[in-house]
Amino acid sequence: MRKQILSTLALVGVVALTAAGCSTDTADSDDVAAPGGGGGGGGDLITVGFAQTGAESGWRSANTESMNEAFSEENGFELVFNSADNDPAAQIAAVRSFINQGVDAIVIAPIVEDGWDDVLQEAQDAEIPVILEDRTVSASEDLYASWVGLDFELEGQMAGEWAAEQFTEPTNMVVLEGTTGSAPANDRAAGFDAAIEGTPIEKIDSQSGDFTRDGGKSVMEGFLQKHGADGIDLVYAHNDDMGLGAIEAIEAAGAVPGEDIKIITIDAVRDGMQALVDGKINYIVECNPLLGDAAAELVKAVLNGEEVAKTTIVEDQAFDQAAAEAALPDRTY
Ligand code: GZL
Repeated sequence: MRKQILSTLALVGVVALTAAGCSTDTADSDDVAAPGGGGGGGGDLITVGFAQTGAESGWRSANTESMNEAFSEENGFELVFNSADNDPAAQIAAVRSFINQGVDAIVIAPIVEDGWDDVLQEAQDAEIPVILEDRTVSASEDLYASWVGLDFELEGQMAGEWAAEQFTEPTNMVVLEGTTGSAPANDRAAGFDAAIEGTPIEKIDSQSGDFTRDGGKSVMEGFLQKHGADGIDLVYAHNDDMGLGAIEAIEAAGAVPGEDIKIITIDAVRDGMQALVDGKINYIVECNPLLGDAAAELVKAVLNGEEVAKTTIVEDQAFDQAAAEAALPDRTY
């Protein structure tokens, strides 16, 4: 399977260069419309059905904004947007609706990994290419044209390696898991668990907070009720929003987040980075949500019959408090 690794700058560079090429398409009335659409103003717009997970987190809002900006009319697209409110059945129904509408291409941020084979086969039978952005699926890669996303297992590994360095004494850890069955929840757990193998960090509890702030808060309240604040040394939250919810629960229980109970999260959205600067979170691994331009370039390339990489992984970085202080002023999400 062909794979492409893009750093954030490289990703922007690749897309900027390509986009510049696409934006000159509008100048020449002799442009031939791309199959399935104009691809840039000269012909008709490319109609794209986008099945988003929902609006569960700050990360998701940034991802949706990135997709809306990239799939704009001035970029040659008509975007048909569906937000599935974190309901996998509703998301599959939305994709079926896109197929029935006869869109030119479909982009999906799949809520969960499983259950996609049938509807992806239906899209393929209808000759509508599918691009996955953000999360991926367990279905055969033959059923989608390309996936642009993140290495969730590496994100978990980076978080676990920091924990292994920091916690050399017996440590009681609770985990706030992402949406059950989602690729980031599965892979961030696997990467972290492998990295702490053989360390004195013991996972005493683990439960899904569904990537939401409220979910993280209520699950953490349960953990505090069950184990007591003194019985928990570390929280590993699969995203910033659940970590921010845990901070509320820890403070309500009279303990000090980042000191009495350390917190590691993933995403590096603005609110999470601010909590890191404030010392309430101790370490954050980034997960870049700005995938819209790359997804738009993949749609145009696939509709133009070009060969594309099956997988494009956007590289992530990690932040301790000092790095967050330096980076926060320039963060765009
Ligand atoms: C990861 C993305 C996850 C984020 C969460 O790429 O799918 O979903 O980590 C978001 O914040 O809800």
